[in-house]
Amino acid sequence: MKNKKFDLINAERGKGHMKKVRVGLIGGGFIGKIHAEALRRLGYVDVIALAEVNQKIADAIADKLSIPNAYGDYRDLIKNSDIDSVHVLTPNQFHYPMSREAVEAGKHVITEKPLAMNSKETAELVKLAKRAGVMHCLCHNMRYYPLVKQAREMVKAGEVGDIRLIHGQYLQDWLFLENDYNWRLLADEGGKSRAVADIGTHWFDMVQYITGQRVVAVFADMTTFIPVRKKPKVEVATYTVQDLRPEDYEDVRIDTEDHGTVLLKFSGGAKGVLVACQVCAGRKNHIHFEINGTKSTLEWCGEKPNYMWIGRRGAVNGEFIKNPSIMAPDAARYCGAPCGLGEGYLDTFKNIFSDFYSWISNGRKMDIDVAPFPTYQTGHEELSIVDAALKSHETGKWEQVKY
Ligand code: SOE
Repeated sequence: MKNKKFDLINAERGKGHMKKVRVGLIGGGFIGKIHAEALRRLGYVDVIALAEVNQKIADAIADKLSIPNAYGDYRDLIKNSDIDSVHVLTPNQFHYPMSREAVEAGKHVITEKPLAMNSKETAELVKLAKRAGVMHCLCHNMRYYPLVKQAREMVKAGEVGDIRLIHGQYLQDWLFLENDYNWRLLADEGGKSRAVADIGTHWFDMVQYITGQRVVAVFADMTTFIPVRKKPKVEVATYTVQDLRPEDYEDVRIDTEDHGTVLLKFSGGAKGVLVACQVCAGRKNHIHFEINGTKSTLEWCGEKPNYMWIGRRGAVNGEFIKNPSIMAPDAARYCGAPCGLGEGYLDTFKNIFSDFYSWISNGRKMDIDVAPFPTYQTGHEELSIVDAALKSHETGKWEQVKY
C-alpha cells in the first residue's frame, strides 16, 4: 500500500545534502544534554547556543557540552539572529512564555512535554505558531521507538483488526520516598496535574498514534499518596537522590497527584484504561501498552523496547524482535541498527529530531495534518485530555474531552 505521506517523507530524507540548521537550547538540565547529543547525531544540525537561569550556570554547562554561545537570559538567545530553531527544555511553568517569545521572534520551536500548564495556554500557542508560520514540535519522543512505529503500521495494515481495548501503565519510583523532591510536585511550577500530565501524556500520545483513535471521554481517579514531602533546602535535579540531615529539609504540602487511573473512551469505539503513577517501587520508566483487536493483540514495554508480543487465537503467539528487514518500510527506517541490536530511549530523540529538521532543512512549510512529528496541536490535544481528567476527578463523573 503506497501512501502519499510515505513518499513525501522519504523524499525529504532521500535528498542527500541537507542545509545546515543552527539551534539554541533553553535549559541545560538532564533533558538539555540529551537533546544536544541527539541533535549532533544528525550531522547537519549545529547546537550553537545555550541559555540557563544565570550566566555562571550557562557558562559551565555550555563549556561541558562544547556549545559556543552561553546566555544567562533566554531572551538574549532568542534575539540571536543566527539561530534558526529553539528548544524549550525548562520546567513546565516557563513553556508557554518562552515558546511564545520564540515563535513571535520567528524561530522554529521544539518544546518539551507537556506543552504548557493547561489547555488554555496550549490553544494560544497553537494559534500563535500558526500565525507566525514557523515549524513547531512537541517532544513526545516515545512514539519514536521503532517497534512503536511497527505497531502503528500493523494496525494500519489491519493485522490487529478492529480495536476493542487499549490499556496500560506508565509507572515510575523516582518520587517513591517522602524526601524525593522536584519542581514537578508543585502545581504552580509543573501544572495542576503531575503523574497524568508528566508521564500519562506520553502514553496517551503513543496509543492514539498507534491506533489512530482519539480519547473522547475520561473518568479519572487521582491520589496524592504522600501529602507532605521533605523539600531539601538545596536545589535538586530530576532523578537525583539526596541523603541530607533532617534539618536540611522543610515540610511542603503537595498539591499534585502521585497517581492517576483514567478510564478511557476512544473515537473509534475502543475502551481503555491508563494507570500513571510515580511512586511504584521497582518501576523505573515502565511505559507499557496492550492493544486487543478483533484479529490479534499487541503488547509492548519501554523498559524492553526491542521486543513486542503478538497474541493470537487459534495460532501460536509471537515475539517480534526489532528487525528492520521484516518491519514495514515506514517503521524500518526509524531503525539505526540491524536486527537484535538494541535501540533505546536516547535513539528516540535522534528519530524525532530527524523528522523535524529534515523538514526544516528542505524548506518545507508547516502542515499539522501532514507533519510526521507531534506538533503544538498534538500538545494541545494532550492537555485537553489532562484538563478533562482533572475535571472528572473533581466531579466524580465521566467528562467529554473538549478539543
Ligand atoms: C520525569 O517523570 C520524566 O523525566 C518525564 O518528565 C519524562 O517525560 C519521562 O520521559 C521520564 O521521566
